[in-house]
Amino acid sequence: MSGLRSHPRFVSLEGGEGAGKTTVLRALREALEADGSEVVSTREPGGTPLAEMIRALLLDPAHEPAAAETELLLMFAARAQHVRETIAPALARGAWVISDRFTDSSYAYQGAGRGLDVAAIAELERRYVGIEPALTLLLDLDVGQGRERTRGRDLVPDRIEAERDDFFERVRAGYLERARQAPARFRVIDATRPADVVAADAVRALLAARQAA
Ligand code: T5A
Repeated sequence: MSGLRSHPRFVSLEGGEGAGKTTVLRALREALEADGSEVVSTREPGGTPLAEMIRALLLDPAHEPAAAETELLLMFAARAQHVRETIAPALARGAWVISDRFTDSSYAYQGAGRGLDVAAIAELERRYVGIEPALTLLLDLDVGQGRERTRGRDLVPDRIEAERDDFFERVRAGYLERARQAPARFRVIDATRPADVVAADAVRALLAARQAA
């Protein structure tokens, strides 16, 4: 037992850099809104004014390099705020919440990528997050292809984008391991295919999960 509350109207999107989450999120939102549901789409780190300020601190390459532990705690500080101010109120009033990244990102990036203790991450999750999506769509893509897609988009890569490929290989492996450990929650989607095909797959997975709930 994880000790986390799983919410049927809470969905997260995960994947490495350039996996196509933004594109898929739009399709999921439209699919749910088609029958009149309220949908809150949000992102991490971020999703509230304070959490967006923490995001800026975390990603701005102009700051001194953050220790891995600092990075982890700031991700969780932003998430604690995000859950309390955005996610929980939206779920309580009956809306769907689709989050571009959630706690699995911390397991993948700070756990697998930076090598921080997974038990410590689980403890932060249990104490300060307390909730998990019922459905997590993992857009899986090889690291080179993801880089190719984001190349030239940002003049200056953010602090995490600037990491080397071996870091992102560990992140990808970390995600796939999370998916293996929680097959009922995860759907792994091959994100190498054209954007409309990936989005259609994601929408199918969401509608199937909604029907089964
Ligand atoms: N982070 C976050 C942590 O380290 N720990 C944590 O706990 C959390 C929550 C967030 C960073 O913070 C880290 C992870 C990240 O490094 P971000 O800017 O939000 O920073 O980074 P990403 O979420 O990775 O955003 P990206 O924009 O890079 O990725 P997306 O959203 O997955 O990709 P998207 O949709 O913008 O697409 C990228 C490009 O590819 C094209 C799009 O048109 C776009 O140009 N594209 C495709 N091209 C071909 N085929 C397809 N199927 C395509 N899909 C999209």
